[in-house]
Amino acid sequence: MEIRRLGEKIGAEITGVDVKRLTDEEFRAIYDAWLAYNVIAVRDQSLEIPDYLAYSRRFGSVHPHPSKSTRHPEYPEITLLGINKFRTDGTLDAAIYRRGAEGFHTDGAYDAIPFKATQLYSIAVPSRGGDTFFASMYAAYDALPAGIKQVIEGRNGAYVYGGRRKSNALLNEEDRHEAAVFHPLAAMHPETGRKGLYFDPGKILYVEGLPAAESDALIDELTGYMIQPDGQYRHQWRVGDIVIWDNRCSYHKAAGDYPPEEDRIHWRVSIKDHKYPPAYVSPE
Ligand SMILES: O=C(O)CCC(=O)C(=O)O
Ligand SMILES: [Fe+2]
Repeated sequence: MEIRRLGEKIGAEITGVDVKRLTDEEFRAIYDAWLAYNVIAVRDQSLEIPDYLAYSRRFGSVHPHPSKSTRHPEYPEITLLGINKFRTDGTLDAAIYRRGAEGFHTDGAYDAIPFKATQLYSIAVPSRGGDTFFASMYAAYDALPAGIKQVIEGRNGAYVYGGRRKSNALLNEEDRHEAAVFHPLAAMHPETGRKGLYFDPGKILYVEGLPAAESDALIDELTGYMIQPDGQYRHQWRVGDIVIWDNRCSYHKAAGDYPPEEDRIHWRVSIKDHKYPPAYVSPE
């Protein structure tokens, strides 16, 4: 197994492994690289859904995503990205085509226990475009001026799925009215002990304990610090890639720019810590 660093502070590529046959020691090396580099691309895998679920479950418990309409019909833990892009009348469904492309975000901030990881397995790659951008929350936090660090220390952001713009086209009507949840903005990563700027401008409603105008101004200011030049990695997909990112210390965004008539398909899973088991588990 070879582990090669990709970005200056984030991103690594792993080659020379078959994730269907990993010893505990080999898996530990992948997991440790993931903690160190936040985003890991394992190349050249050939998997069926049960293989993919079994590998994903080594990282934690796999939970169905709240967007029910994009779940795999037989395996609810698998979210299908890039499937049913065109409506029956032939028009492009932007919520599917541009999923994850509206801005840098972290997955699951609307949840009381956000997904620690998101993992994508690449099934089809377009001839151009369709990359995924990543950025480090540690680098964002480190870049904050001392004054902002002070303001956010001990302060929570309030989040809902659709944020201030109520972007919830992928949710069923009955799932659109969840209460806000709260997470610290200056967040200590539970496994690395490092502090990052845990923040999602598309899902945050307000910063707790500030007048509305100050909260909005702080949200704009924090947005400006998310992407640091040395804290980025851009993934160009190949069929057979598995990419896993750490939602506790990285932001990401889909480019959303590929030719819509071409396929760009991923199997996606949302992973929480083993101590939060899902209500339903598909057989492997
Ligand atoms: O399709 C991508 O590149 C990433 C989409 C995204 O934001 C996600 O799957 O959470
Ligand atoms: Fe995402």
